[in-house]
This record gives sequence, C-alpha cells and structure tokens, in this order.
Amino acid sequence: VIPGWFSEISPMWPGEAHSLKVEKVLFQGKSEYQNVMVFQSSTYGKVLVLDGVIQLTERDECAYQEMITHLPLCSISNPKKVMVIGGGDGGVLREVSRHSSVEHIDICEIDKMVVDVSKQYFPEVAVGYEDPRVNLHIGDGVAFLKAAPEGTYDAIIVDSSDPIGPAQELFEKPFFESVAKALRPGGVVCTQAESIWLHMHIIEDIVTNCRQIFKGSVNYAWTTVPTYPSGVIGFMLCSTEGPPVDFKHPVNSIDANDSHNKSKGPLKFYNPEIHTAAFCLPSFAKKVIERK
Ligand code: AAT
Repeated sequence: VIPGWFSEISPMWPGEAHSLKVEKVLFQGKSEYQNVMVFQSSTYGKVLVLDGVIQLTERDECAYQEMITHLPLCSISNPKKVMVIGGGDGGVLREVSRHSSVEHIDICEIDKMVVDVSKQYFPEVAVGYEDPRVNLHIGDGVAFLKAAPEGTYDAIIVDSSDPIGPAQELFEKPFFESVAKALRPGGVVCTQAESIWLHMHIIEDIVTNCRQIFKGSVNYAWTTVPTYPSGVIGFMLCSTEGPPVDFKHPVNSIDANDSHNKSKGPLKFYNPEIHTAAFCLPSFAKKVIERK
C-alpha cells in the first residue's frame, strides 16, 4: 500500500490492484451493509468506494451507466415500465429517463447510505432521482423482485456490485428466475456481468443459468471502464419468450432534442455503432460463452 494512494485490493482479482492518487477523503461511513467512502482523486474526479471496491468515478461513469442502460433499452421499441436493481447512485436512472417512452421507473437499492452520499457528493449522477417517473424502494432487490407481479416490466437493469457481500444472491439462479417472471413476454434484462479477463468462471455460470431460464436470446456484451478491475466490464443481456429481440441491432434511438434529454446534456459514450460492437467478443471469451 502506497501512502496517499487508494489501492483496490480484493480476492476477486488476486495479485493485482489498480491505484488512484488521493487528494482528499471526503466521506467515510459504515452502513448496515458495507463501508462507504468518497474521495477526491487527482485524475478521475470524485470516487465512490463500497467495501474497498470502486463503484464509480466522475470521469468514467458514463461508459458504464450509458452502456448498462441503453444496450437493453435501445434493443426494444417503446420501453414503458423499467426496473433498476442496485444503482443507488442514480446514474442508471439518469440514463433511463432519457427515454421519453418510459412511463414508470422502479429502483430497489439495498443501502440508503449510498443514495444519500450520492445526492451529496455526486449531484450530476444523482440527478436521476429528480425525474418524477422514478419510485425509490430501499430494500433487497432479490426480495423485491420475488414479490413483483408477473409480466410487469419491459426491461430490468441489474446494476449490482460484485458477488461478495450484499450482491451475492444477484448472481444466483433463483434471482434470474424471478427476473424472468417479472418481465413481460419479449422483455429484456441487462445485468452487470464482470470481466472477461478476470471472471470467466463467473460468466460461465451466469450464461449456463440464463440459457436455461431465458427462452428468447442470451448475449454477452462488454465495455471499457478504466477504473474497474482489468479496465473492462461486461453485461449479460437476455430476453424472455415472446416477440424476438435482436440485441445486436438497436431498434430504438435516443432523441437528442427530447426535453428529457436536453436538461441532462449529451451522451458521452453510447452510440449505435458501439452498441453493435459491444457484442463482438475476443476468441477466448467467444469459445466459452457461445459453447454454453
Ligand atoms: N452504478 C454504480 C455501480 C455499481 S453500484 C452497485 C449497487 O448495488 C450498490 O449501491 C449496492 O449497495 C447495491 N446492491 C448490492 N446488493 C444489493 C441487493 N441485494 N439489492 C439491491 N441493491 C444492492 C456496481 C459497481 C460494479 C463494480 C465492479 N467491480
């Protein structure tokens, strides 16, 4: 550990640790679920850390939040009812609310401290909460979805932390079963699905489960996020039985002139070309994911 630097050390990426220079620690607290920290870094703006793991930085959050949201929402026409699991910082909400067809957004975040800290230190991310279509539920996403009425959502976005700690069950089969039940026929899910460089075994398990549960299509996409372990992160995108969804060819675009959009500023990362490209996999990953 280098004095004055934050190093992200975890058994989920043994033998390596990405470090950022710390200008100032702005917040440190312990919630019912995890340690919460915010610091000002020298080169990535403010950083949100949960249990020693980076959740977002101001500089590169766009790459993650825009992709985890627009990959599913631009793959179907006129999404109306959207559910977000996790994502307490509000960044995914900010992106969902760019879609003018959306009428109702539920979010279920387990940790109220993440919501409060984000509103205080990350106003440009937490701006997502200002949309009147958003309904915030504080609680466990697993229990929330289990209790959700069947066939309700057009899209479910699982913006979850890593499977050590409160998010563990969000990577397990019963959770994916609840997701499938809560979606309408031909509805879509996009879940945070870790790194092809570090977590091929986790990805393999997710793919196996999803192929059994989602009778529409099952795809893996990825993006670059410099401050996430190995600098890349992936998403599992699936659809339920019903009207077919071709995730690789977006059918829905984001209208830059829409009033919902003007107030948020332009997209920084997502465009239709990068949407299609995100599904191209390196050979070593393709071999494992497409064999499943
Ligand atoms: N958008 C920032 C990126 C995240 S945030 C993940 C969120 O999931 C956290 O706020 C955490 O409190 C919440 N969470 C964890 N478990 C649950 C649960 N069971 N129910 C609801 N919310 C939950 C993800 C960063 C990925 C990091 C990659 N290394």
